[in-house]
Amino acid sequence: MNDHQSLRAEFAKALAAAADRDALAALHAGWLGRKGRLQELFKQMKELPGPDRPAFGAAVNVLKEELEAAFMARQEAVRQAEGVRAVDLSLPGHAPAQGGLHPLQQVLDRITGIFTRMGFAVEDGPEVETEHHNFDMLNTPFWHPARMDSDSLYLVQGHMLRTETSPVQVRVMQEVAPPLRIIAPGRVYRNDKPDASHSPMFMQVEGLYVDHGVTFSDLKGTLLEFYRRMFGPQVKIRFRPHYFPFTEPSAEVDVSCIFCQGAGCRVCKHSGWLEMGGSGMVDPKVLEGVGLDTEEWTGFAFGLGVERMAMLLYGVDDIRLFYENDWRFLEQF
Ligand code: 2NL
Repeated sequence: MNDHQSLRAEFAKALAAAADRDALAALHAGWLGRKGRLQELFKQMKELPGPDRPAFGAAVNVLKEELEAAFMARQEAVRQAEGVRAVDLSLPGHAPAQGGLHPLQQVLDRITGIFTRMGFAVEDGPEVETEHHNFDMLNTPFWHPARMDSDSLYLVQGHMLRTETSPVQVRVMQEVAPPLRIIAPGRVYRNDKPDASHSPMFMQVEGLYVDHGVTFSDLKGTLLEFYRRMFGPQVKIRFRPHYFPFTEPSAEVDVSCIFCQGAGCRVCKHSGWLEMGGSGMVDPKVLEGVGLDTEEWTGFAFGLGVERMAMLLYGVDDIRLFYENDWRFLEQF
């Protein structure tokens, strides 16, 4: 029994020193396992005279249960303490899903950022417009093909979904005296069947500059600077004569292909040029319509498609992808 007292003390000391699961496992094997100290005690029983064995066995059993209880308590304490440190800091965490800006919004932000730094103010206006603002004020007579039902989306009482953001600029010109330097970004609508390059709703940025002595040269310089900032300082631009009801002269604007630098490739169909938008000098009839003296004021205007630019910048070959809101598409931006 004295032996048991010193065994207890020795076990308690070893137990207190066992600070992790490995040390506990070694301690358990050494004391409570099949080849442990307590099994040795049970073996000693056989060397005792028969009548002494039951009392000895009972005492060893009491000791064993006591040590096992102490062991379990210690093991629980060590587990609790280790639990805190058992976090594997090298594992990747659970990243919360993060939202982002729609690719069209990212491109639009870049476009408006460039123009605002060049001194243009951003204006907006209604998407439901009057035919008067959308067409009449822009020198587009009632017989013009753009006004046909097959091209525009008409509502009731002379209203329609705007086909350009030009009416925004008309409204600004009606209210604010020049000099004016504005852009009008926003959604516009056409009666088009969706396909890879058409969407009944798309985004446009129009620009307008009205001041004393504004010339076509100002238009060229402004657009060249814009496209350089958009695509890089190496880009060239060219103007091809065109017709718009609201500008005279009018021109379509091409940018040297941003993929082959003009050498010719699949994207530019080996022409070396990419069509980017339309532009021109504001037709005097439009200026007169908003009450401006055409002897005093001249202006240039331009329009560009946001989707077209986004498709080129991101290598997207179907405009409908921007409007389907498929998460697998959107998460790539
Ligand atoms: C295109 C063509 C253009 C304009 C838009 C405009 C606005 C006013 C007066 C005169 Cl208020 N013109 N806007 C001028 C030329 C072209 O857009 O191809 N857009 C994607």
